[in-house]
Amino acid sequence: MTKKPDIKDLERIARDIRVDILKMLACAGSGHTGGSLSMVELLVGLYFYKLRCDPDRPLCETRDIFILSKGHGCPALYAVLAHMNFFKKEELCTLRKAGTRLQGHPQKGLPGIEASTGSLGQGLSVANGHALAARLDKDKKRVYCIMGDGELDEGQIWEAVLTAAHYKLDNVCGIIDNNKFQIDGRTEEIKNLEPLKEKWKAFNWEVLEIDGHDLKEVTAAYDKAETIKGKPTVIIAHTVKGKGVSFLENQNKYHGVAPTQEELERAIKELKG
Ligand SMILES: Cc1ncc(C[n+]2csc(CCOP(=O)(O)OP(=O)(O)O)c2C)c(N)n1
Ligand SMILES: [Mg+2]
Repeated sequence: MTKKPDIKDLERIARDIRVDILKMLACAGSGHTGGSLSMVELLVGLYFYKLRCDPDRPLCETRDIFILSKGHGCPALYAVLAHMNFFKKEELCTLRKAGTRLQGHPQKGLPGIEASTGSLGQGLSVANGHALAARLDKDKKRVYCIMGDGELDEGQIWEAVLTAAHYKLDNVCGIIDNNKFQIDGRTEEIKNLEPLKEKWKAFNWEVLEIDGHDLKEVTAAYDKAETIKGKPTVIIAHTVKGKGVSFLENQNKYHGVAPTQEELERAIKELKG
């Protein structure tokens, strides 16, 4: 039987993670704000409820695997890993500084980082590799991979979508942070993805569609994905770029721009109420 998620607790963690993301970015003076904030609940639901991992043994062989394919959103992942005690929270303020383990895009070597990403389009292929290896090893591990909606412009994603379906990789769970924006504007205007659900279905994936900021829906989707056999599952999570701070939401100029000190103070006031 699966345990029940404590939604209030997860919501509190998500708020703390948002504060940490904004502090890190403001301190670095650069980085990707919008796409970090849009996937906070997707990460919190995964790490604090579903993912089997052990910060004291980050390379434990039977662990579940998480790949952040949209690597530019790594401030969110770093904040989550620090809250999980993969490394000390004090290290968060080294984001993007010379010599840091917290590079502007994730690099293996930092505990909890399973793949060096940042060049978009590659993560699902890496996830498939882990999933196939787990099958050969008769290991029950599950493999999760977050992609961006703009990232789906990459042809390699669709090759990996075919591969996972061909090998019936039911231990793979793709998650799309569908925040409707990419680097240069609205995804709909730059390269329309719709009908997205039908595309994944046509490629023989099980498709779950959720509000990606509702932790009840997020955790329920992770539970449901585990029950789907014989094919991979994708969760299309509808999200808001810059979620949680009024003046950042849907403002794509913050795609790759950090908040100023003044904006940080305003944002924290808003988040902490
Ligand atoms: C191969 C590759 N091409 C271009 C980029 C530059 N780039 C960084 S973020 C981004 C937009 C991605 O959009 P999306 O996946 O929707 O990310 P989000 O909205 O979550 O920030 C682009 C094109 C890159 N990192 N990798
Ligand atoms: Mg996007």
